[in-house]
Amino acid sequence: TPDVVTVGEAMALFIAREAKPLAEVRDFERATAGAELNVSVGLSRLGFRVDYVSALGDDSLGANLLAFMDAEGIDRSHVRIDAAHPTGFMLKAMNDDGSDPQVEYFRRGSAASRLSPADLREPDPWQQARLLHLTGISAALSDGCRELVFAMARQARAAGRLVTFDPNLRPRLWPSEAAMIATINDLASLADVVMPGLSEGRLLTGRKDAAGIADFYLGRGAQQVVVKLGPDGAYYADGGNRGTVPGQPVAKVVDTVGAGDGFAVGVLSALLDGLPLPQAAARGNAIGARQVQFRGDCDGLPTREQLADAMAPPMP
Ligand code: KDG
Repeated sequence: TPDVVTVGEAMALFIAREAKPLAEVRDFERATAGAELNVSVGLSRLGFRVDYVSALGDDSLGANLLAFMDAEGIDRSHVRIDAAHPTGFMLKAMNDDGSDPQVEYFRRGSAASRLSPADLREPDPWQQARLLHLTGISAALSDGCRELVFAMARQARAAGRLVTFDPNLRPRLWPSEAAMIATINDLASLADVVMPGLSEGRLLTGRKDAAGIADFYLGRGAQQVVVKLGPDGAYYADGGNRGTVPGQPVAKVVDTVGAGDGFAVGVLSALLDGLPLPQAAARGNAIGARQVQFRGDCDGLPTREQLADAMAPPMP
């Protein structure tokens, strides 16, 4: 049985090798993307068994992603090949100044967007996993995807599994901001651990500060909330305990994309290792800080050895 199950869209990613508007870039590097895929990669590198639920087209982009999953040791027995729909892909610009790069999606009507509750088979061995990780991206892709993630969340909860949730707001994937906020907060209310970024949390809850955002989700049934504060670290709260863990200094931000997924890898892996929430938040910070120093969305996700280095206090 796997330790962790997650569900989402894996995409081919083409990263610009020159700092120009995407329409002018000629030279792209091939990579992989998908928030839940990134989390799967990170947890697998740390030694956890990860079962990734998804769908890919019967095309070269899909074949490349399957080979990537195999190389990363991810169980892809629940990755369905859909010959009638293509694998999604995205383009990412290169920014010299550490600001969020322009990204462009080519994913409407993709194989993964056709996932639905029909992809749940009974009984599925992955329902025995310790943890189910979800993000708001999967819920945005289609009605079927939304129904699938809600069904998985309800089943995992009923089975007493830990459900972790990263809102991962992608406004352009939603029909309206109101629909995005309502659906994401409904999904968050099925989660034990909720991990919004500060600006996401403000938009979702209407509260101004991290403590207010944490109270909002604790009031809706979450056991633990961690609010990502970027370079300022993270705010954590559970029933009794709350506080801030400082951020890790980063000499040069290369690419911000994937930092939140790195943070999730840190928090989830620490909780699976049995560590308390402040240490989980600190590990989230360390992996997020490592990830922004790499160009690919998952290139900075560490092995156990690299994690130990990333957590070590800086040399005096
Ligand atoms: O979290 C990183 C993701 O943004 C990236 O890998 C692509 O899943 C992705 C998305 O939908 O933006």
